[in-house]
Amino acid sequence: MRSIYCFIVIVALVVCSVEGKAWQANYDEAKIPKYTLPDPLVMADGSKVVSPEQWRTKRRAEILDLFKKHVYGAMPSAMSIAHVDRVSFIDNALAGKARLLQESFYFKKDRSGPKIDVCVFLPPKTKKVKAYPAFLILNFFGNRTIHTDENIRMYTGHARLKPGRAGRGGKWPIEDIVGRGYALVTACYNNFDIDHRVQGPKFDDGVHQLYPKYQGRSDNWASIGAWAWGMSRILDYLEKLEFVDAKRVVAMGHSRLGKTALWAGATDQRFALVISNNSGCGGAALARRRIGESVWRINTSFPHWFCAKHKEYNDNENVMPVDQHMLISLIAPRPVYVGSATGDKWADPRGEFLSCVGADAVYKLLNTSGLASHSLPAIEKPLVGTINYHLRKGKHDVTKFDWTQYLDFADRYIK
Ligand code: GTR
Repeated sequence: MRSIYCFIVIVALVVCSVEGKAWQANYDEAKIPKYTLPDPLVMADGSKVVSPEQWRTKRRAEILDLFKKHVYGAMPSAMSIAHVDRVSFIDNALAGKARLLQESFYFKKDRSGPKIDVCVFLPPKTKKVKAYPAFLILNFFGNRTIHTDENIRMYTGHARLKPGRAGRGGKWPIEDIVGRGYALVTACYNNFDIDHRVQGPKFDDGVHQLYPKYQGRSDNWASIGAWAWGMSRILDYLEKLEFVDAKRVVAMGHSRLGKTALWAGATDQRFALVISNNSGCGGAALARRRIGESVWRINTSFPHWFCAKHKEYNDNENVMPVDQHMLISLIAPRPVYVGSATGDKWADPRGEFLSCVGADAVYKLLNTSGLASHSLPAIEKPLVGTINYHLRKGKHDVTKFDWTQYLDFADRYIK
């Protein structure tokens, strides 16, 4: 009896005290604090944005700047790729269903510093198509972990790689992707910046070492920013690769990499489409709702993901000059897809939907169809429009259902 009592006390202490603070995630809609979302169509000087022209020339830049200063940090300009080394190019990957090109690129002439190992899966060779539309997706644990094909070389970078392990997002349906006529391009996010917090955030390794001037600032370039910047550098690489049509590339990501895909789509308008899967707090979910993961919680668990200034909004979301609907607005008028899951309460599926609702006025102003409805759709009944949204059954993951919708979405625009 006594040991059961002790067990209950210990569990209660663990649940109630996260990093020295009494805290428990709220999952109750009735307990959401009152909030008003900033209006993406009201300029900093209070005037209303009434024309697409005003959005394009003024308001969009204001919002982008706010996200850099208050959320993700500065975004350095492009650094050109100094070398691309071909590692292998084979015709018979995935049991003959795909071609596999593996290359590494470097930013420095002497090949010191970051090395990016890219894998490009292509449909089998035909005379008809030369340059394919593509999905660009960073992976968590190394290229080798997304599929069992042993032609994929082992990752030699950061030690977190667990060979053969699918990791977050599971194995990827590469046969289906190339079978539908797309290239799949991937690299491990740790190639750009290792996702660690060794005694606090460290911003002097990975690609951060290329731009030391951003360190120590309130808008310091942090990890999500570095991963998004990395997606843009892969797009630079694709612009020179004859097999991919760089004007038809989808920026896609799951979870923290879903946050990254949204920021990449916002900062780099060359991405034709953007897909965020289960991206949650700091991704598609509205911060002001404070359901599931909150700004304080994410900044405490992952202090290296966002810029230093973002910490000022811990438990203080209402004073943030932006919320995540404005991040989606920055993707307009390009088509975007936000995927949620019923069992992914930590990511606040309704908050992910409400961001789409909040971005709709911008999409409509830009003469697109925007979001088809402002009511949360039924489970597994996707809303199709320029803003796309679904809520599927199940947990935090990328499932077959998700992939089917994302491929159909790409077919509608870039096939
Ligand atoms: C969680 C984090 C989420 C999400 C997820 C992931 O621990 O709280 O924001 O990004 O990790 O990336 O798997």
